Amino acid sequence: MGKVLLIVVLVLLVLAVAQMMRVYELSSKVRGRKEPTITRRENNMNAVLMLVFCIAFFGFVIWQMVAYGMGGKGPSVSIHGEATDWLIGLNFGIIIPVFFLCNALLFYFAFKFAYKKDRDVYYFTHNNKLEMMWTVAPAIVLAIIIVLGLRTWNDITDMSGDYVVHEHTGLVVNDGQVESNFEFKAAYQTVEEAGVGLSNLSGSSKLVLVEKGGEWVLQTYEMDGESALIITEQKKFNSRNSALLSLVDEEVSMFTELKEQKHIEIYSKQFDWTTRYAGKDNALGDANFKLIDYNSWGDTNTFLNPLGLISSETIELHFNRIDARVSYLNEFLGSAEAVFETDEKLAEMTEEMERLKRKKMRVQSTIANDMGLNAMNQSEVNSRVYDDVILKGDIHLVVGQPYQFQFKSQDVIHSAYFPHFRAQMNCVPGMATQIKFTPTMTTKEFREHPDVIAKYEAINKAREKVGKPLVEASFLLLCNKICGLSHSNMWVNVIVETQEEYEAWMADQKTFEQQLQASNLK
Ligand SMILES: [Cu+2]
Repeated sequence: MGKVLLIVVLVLLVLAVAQMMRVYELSSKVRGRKEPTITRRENNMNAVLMLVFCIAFFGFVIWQMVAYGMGGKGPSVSIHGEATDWLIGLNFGIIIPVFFLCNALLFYFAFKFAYKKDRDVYYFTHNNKLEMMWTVAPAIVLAIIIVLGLRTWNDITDMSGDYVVHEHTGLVVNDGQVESNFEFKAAYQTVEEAGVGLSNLSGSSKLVLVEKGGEWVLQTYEMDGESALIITEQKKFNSRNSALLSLVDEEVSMFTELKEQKHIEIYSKQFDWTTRYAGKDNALGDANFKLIDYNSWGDTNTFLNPLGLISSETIELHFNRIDARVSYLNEFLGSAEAVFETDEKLAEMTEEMERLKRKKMRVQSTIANDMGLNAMNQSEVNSRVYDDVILKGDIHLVVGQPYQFQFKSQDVIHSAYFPHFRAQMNCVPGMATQIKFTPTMTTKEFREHPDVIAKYEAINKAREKVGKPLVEASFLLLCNKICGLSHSNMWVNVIVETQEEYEAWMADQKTFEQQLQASNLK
């Protein structure tokens, strides 16, 4: 209400000023007064003021850049984030000099060509050379920016290649954990392709660390002539860290790592995020929106299927719920009680019953039949989904692990924004969008970064002043599309940790199969 009043007052104020100006104009006309003449002194003063404004404006811009930093996002914590930051740096490198040059010329010309009585204006209509220059120069610059940008974008969204090669250098032991710098080298579609690629990687370490069924294996890859790939196993370890510790012991300073990209689904709806980890088989189970179940008919079985995951049990449960509702409606419509309901209500109930029957037939023809074609197919579909882990709240990721994210939305367009990883992707109803990135820094390391410490000290100082609780630096997933009233609540922490920490956390989480079992559905 207060805001509306303020707007009304402002509008009335503008109208009043406009009316007063009009009255002044009319009264000047009546009194026969001419337009006031502008003196030479006034003209010169305005010319000088143009220069003064330009200098003050530049000073203000430079002060802001120094005081607030360039971009202010802090260090990038993903491999692709570095490429994105480089692109932003390139853009600023072009824009900032052009900004200063153009504005300096603009204000200088306003100063130099201020009105003088004895100066004639030179009038020219057209100059092909000039037109050419200011068309071609920006076109070339834009083409460079777009081509480089598209290359990076294609790289970020390219989902082919499930196996990624990282080259690690500078191994150091910190608190018993081995830390290293690593660089993305290549992605391959299959392990075999990766093997050939690894044996051909020139100048890199031929020592390759691979995770195989919960073990970490050090291998070497060699091509025997053109076709045969010889993989020699060197050593096996129970954990990644112990493999790395042995490398440090042997004073190896560089090794190559072959990693499978892990699949994660981020499911958005108004107003929260649900994360689905692909589980041990690293394959996300199938889903269909028709099976989404919120238990809206209030039956006593509390199992919910908010992502519409497909398994023998969820299909059966869905049919049971439909059958129960249909038989309830059917019974009611045929009972003596129905006489007391209005015609409208009875028509509504009949319509609901028919709709549910049609829905069941659709689910049968699109999902259940596919599942039931043969037992093998059914067990495959089941095994894909059983080991998935579905969780709300904080997202846990492993440092150095490449991830492929799949995004879905149940209602409107949301946008999954990971500012620290420099990653963002729209979540669009009716389709799955994808993006990939590899975290390069743990949350703990991030909190110890000098830029981050300085930034959070400043934030907490400001929060303390207004009596707000202090905050700790953390990676975030935010919604970056205004998707409704509680849009700003749509965020979760992203916790990046070591392989060991992640495994310890994951061990406490329930798989989809365990959830089914807990609800006595399996
Ligand atoms: Cu949203």
